[in-house]
Amino acid sequence: MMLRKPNLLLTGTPGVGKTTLGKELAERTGLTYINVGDLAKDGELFEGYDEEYECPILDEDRVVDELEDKMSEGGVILDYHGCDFFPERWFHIVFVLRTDNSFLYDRLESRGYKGKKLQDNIQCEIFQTIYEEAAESYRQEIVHQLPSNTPEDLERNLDQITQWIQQWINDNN
Ligand code: DAT
Repeated sequence: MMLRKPNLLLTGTPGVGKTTLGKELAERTGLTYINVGDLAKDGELFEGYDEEYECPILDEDRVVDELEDKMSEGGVILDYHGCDFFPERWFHIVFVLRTDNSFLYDRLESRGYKGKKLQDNIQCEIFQTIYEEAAESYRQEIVHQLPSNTPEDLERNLDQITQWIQQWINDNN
């Protein structure tokens, strides 16, 4: 018998720390980390380019098809800066990472974002766009916001989520 494992969604504005948290969580728990942006790039799962937001447009249907088998198996940590097009049934828990403006500004600037792209992403965080998207897409009880400003925040998030995963595995096997 295969051990049942939970699926987690890490979402939030670009730069809040999803990749950092997701990769380290995978290291610590043995779950599989999947970055949806990279998956789309590797599989060329795009349907054009958004000139206004300066990013490729995800082919959401093909991304969902591509992920379906893995998600059904369980044990996936999915990372993406959006969340309204994934099937609700995929996730046992959803974390929305949140970062204060000053921190986020510096992170995005050092990533090379500038002008409108930088401003749009800062606004996205101020208006809690992704949190609202998550709250509308998933049951309230499974959606949690996590502060992601400092290395101490990262460490606390790692500890808490690792414990949650262990507890879920104990309860479901
Ligand atoms: P995302 O995947 O959400 O775009 P990331 O993991 O690439 O974000 O992180 C963006 C930058 O911020 C990267 O240089 C690492 C840093 N970072 C992430 N989480 C952090 C935290 N809790 N405290 C300080 N810096 C953090």
